[in-house]
Amino acid sequence: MTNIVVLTGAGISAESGLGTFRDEGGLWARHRIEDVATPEGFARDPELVHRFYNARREQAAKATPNAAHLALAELEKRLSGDLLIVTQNVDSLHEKAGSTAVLHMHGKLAGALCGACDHRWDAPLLMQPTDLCPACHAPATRPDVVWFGEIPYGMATIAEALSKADVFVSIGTSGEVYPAANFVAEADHFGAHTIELNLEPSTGASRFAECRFGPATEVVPAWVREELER
Ligand code: BV8
Repeated sequence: MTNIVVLTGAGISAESGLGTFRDEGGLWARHRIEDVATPEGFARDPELVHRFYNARREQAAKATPNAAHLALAELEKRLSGDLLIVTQNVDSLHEKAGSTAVLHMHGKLAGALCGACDHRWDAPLLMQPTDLCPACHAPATRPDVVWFGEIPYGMATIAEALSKADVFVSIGTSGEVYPAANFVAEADHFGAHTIELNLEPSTGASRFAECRFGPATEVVPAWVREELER
């Protein structure tokens, strides 16, 4: 019986064609974080922020899961123990691959939120500032994503899972964003074996007991095969 927590970042979706944030030419290279991923940026220019997320929503809708997403879905099916995927990603590629225990700590492109009454609904493909909330009819709709300075979703659930984890695996994340970047320390504190699977060493690589480098579509299926054969 092995309980596993997996943290994923933009790197797991890179080979599905979705841009990462901090790689060469990444999303942040084309937009200032302050302008498109903060409440202040949204208040300043909601049209720009909706355009940023509309483009990503359209791209994500067309994307297909890759071998790394599929390997994690297979692991969930066959693992004798609990597997929780905590993803920083707002795409739905884990779900499209068949994973069901997925916690989107930074929200989802597929979700819409009313800034006035907190109502949540399935986001249309394209959103704009004049959209009215289906519940309170205020023109205060936004993507249901967690911006900088906002509290990530599911923190209590994540803390509980980390306290029970035997293995913590971080996949495709630069380890630049908190509180996700601290999960490895929490898992380690509770005695979990910690593994980084990434294209190259992340900022927090030295905090992991084990690191394996390469494209997610190679290193993730290899690790899952080993885990299932243990
Ligand atoms: C919070 C929105 C309080 C949705 C995102 C000073 C010091 C420390 C912390 C802070 C500080 N000042 C402010 C903070 C807090 C701040 C923060 O961490 N800032 C950083 C920049 C310093 N954090 C927050 O504000 C968070 N909220 O702290 O609230 C709180 C906390 C807990 C409890 C109560 C209160 C909110 C953070 C959420 C921000 N929203 N996105 C969206 O638009 O997507 S963050 C954004 O970055 C995305 O969510 C993304 O997931 C996340 C992390 O990026 P990565 O996924 O790691 O992507 P990146 O491009 O960076 O890296 C890709 C990696 O993949 C690379 O390593 C690359 O090598 C690898 N890779 C590439 N290709 C492949 C690959 N790996 C494998 N295979 C490949 N093919």
